[in-house]
Amino acid sequence: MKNKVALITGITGQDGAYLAELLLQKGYAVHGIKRRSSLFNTQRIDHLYSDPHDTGRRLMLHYGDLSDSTNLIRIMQEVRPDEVYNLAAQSHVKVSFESPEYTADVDALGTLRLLEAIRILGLEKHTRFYQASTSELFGKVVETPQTEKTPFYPRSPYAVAKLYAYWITVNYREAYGMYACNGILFNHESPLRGETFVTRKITRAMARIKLGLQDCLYLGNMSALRDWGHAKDYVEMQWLMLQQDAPDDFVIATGRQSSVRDFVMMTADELGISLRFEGEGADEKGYDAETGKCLIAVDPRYFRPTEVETLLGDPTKARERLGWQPKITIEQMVSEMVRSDLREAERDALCKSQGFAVFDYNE
Ligand code: NDP
Ligand code: GDR
Repeated sequence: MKNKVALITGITGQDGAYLAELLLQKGYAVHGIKRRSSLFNTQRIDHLYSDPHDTGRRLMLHYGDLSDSTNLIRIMQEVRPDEVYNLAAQSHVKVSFESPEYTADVDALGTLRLLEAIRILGLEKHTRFYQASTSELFGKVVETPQTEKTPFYPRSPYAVAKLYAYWITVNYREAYGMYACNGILFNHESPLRGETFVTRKITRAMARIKLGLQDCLYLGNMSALRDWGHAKDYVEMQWLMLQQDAPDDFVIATGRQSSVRDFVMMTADELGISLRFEGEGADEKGYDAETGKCLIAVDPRYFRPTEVETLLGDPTKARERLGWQPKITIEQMVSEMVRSDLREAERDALCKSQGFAVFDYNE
């Protein structure tokens, strides 16, 4: 049987890297779209890469952008994929308040451009389509836990753009009989998580604090509650969704909730730091219980104009219909992220001790 061909948009991101690895393990030929950038931007997938002159290679990268229809049509025509995973997005909620139009263009219209590319090329009965939908659709939640039937109430330009993408995916399924699915994924993290999302920001900064490379970690809303899973578990589900007899939409979550403050505490435990919190809201601070030094403080700069205070998913449908269960607990994930960030911090500490300049961009 011929190997399947997949096209992943956003292959250079966290999920793209884990999904590419999974599909290569399953024998797929994997094509990915990467953006042109002035610096190398493929660090997360470099271990999967093989030289373009290697005739047996199964990972192929194409320059492209979700804002560019003709580019997407050309890539789709060249690749004629069995499966498209649309993971590309301006994925940062806070940044979407600063770049709402760009976020709408890429996250909403980008999805439409891909679906149209499939249709224009007459591939709608051949190519299966996965859309990276999000728990941010639930926003100001109207019921807890959230299921596939919970009404949406988006709270950011990012979430509003993803709402369009969700419905255009449903519409193309119904209008043209396409095999198109939405995975409504709750937050998922890993050592590959971008440094400005809260979990990675915490594990990275606290590892640096432990090694004396940083004094204090500034955060926004520490009371926000999230249902955090591991990206490795979640990409398996993305693949599973495209292997069914009929397309459908699924909530992917762990069913367990923690606050940002809980995540800080778990990270501190892992690093052997004993933390004591005092104060409330913008005045809340976390002190090292042994030295009395302030290690955690709130900076209102990180507050959002409209916040999503609480999210908790109910993954029953995914469990019952697809047999899917997350394998990695939040404690195991925190431990893995801390170990990885400690290694990076140790490398920086070594460079510093040898007289090399070490810069850190804190955001
Ligand atoms: P990342 O931010 O790590 O990756 C986003 C990817 O999209 C990167 O490869 C990025 O490229 C690419 N990208 C951004 N803009 C464009 C563009 N204009 N054209 C082409 N590619 C672009 O996100 P994640 O891997 O965490 O998430 C994957 C998807 O899942 C996203 O759509 C996100 O919104 C969604 N999602 C994520 C969740 C999570 O908790 N991680 C939960 C629910 C949904 P570059 O590397 O060059 O920046
Ligand atoms: P989120 O993730 O907005 O849920 O979107 P993020 O990690 O950015 O924020 C989670 C919660 O933590 C609070 N918070 C902070 N967030 C950041 N980034 N930085 C801080 O300093 C900070 N302090 C507190 C936030 O206010 C928020 O409540 C992620 C993205 O991956 C989306 O693409 C995806 O759709 C959703 O998860 C599900």
